[in-house]
Amino acid sequence: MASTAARPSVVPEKDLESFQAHLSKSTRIIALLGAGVSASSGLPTFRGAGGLWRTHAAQQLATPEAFARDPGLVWQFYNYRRHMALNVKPNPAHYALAELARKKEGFITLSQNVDGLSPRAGHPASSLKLLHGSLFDVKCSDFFCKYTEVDNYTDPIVPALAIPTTSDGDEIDPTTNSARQARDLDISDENVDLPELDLAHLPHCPTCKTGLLRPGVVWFGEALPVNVMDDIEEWIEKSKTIDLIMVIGTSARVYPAAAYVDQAREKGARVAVINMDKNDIPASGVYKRDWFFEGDAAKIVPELFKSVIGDITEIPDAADRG
Ligand code: BV8
Ligand code: ZN
Repeated sequence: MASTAARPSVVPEKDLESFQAHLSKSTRIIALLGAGVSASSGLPTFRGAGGLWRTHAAQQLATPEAFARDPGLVWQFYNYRRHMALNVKPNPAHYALAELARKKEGFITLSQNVDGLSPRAGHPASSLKLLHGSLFDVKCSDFFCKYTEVDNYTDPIVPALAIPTTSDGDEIDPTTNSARQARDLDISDENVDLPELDLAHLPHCPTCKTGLLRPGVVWFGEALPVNVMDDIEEWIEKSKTIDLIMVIGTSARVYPAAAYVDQAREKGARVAVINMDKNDIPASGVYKRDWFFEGDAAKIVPELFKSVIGDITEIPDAADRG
């Protein structure tokens, strides 16, 4: 039974009051999410580890060119991220956003995250826009083949992509001096050998048979999903004014996602930035009428929404729809 002792607020009282006063009277609200929202769940951000996966810039691997050059390496990158995402849980920020969506009809979440944690936290799909696709969708990479598959949670997606592990007893656990269970090797570390991969062992398209399947994410240089962009355009057009945009756990440096901050501002929105790093503010800045909440989104977001959604810190595991 949760202790009733009031938890110390992680947000300066004055800012919390002015923000909650504005939130409760707001009717048109946007949340723009980035990798920082999933950081407390244990997922590395794009910037984390210097933006490198092994020796490769994550941003370089997330391109059609990289896939054309070395589909095996790109699939090891994405299979690793699928595996990581399947082995973590949504955190209170994901659940708080889902609850706000149930409480506020005019609220929409625009997520740059492909990790599936917002859907797993039960965020209503009608008010959740996945700007950059999902790690758990796949599609044929052949230009003429339209095969797509959603919600593919097979891990590894093909046997050849299984993440190498230590074998039982390989290591002694110094605390118990007993043989340690087999565990995943961290293939994001360049010192860990990656298994050789033969193209034939990569996921192939069940329709055209020849095409390689690729992750259903938006790579740099690729257009965002038209239906998603149209839905957001329509939501913004339908909004005579927009009251608030919350920029949560994102460096807001990737476009067109980052441009929504300015679009909302043009419709009168006040901006609330929630970020661990006080230097990471949207390109168009933060003004007197805005808020900057420095810290962990998983702690701050539930606090900010408490006046509307109540206290949601005690989340039953069953809530995870994974
Ligand atoms: C396109 C899916 C054209 C794949 C991703 C205008 C100006 C400049 C450049 C461009 C422009 N328009 C287009 C471009 C080019 C490019 C772009 O924006 N480049 C950038 C780098 C300058 N954009 C594109 O290529 C887009 N496509 O333009 O196509 C076109 C148009 C029509 C027809 C054909 C073509 C496509 C962009 C989407 C690419 N795909 N993801 C995958 O995931 O593998 S982007 C990917 O990177 C993420 O989705 C996200 O968008 C971005 C990473 O940013 P963040 O999520 O913010 O993560 P980051 O690590 O950077 O920051 C984490 C933040 O969290 C930090 O601020 C940190 O302080 C904070 N934090 C950490 N822990 C916590 C925390 N905060 C709170 N609590 C914590 N615990
Ligand atoms: Zn195909």
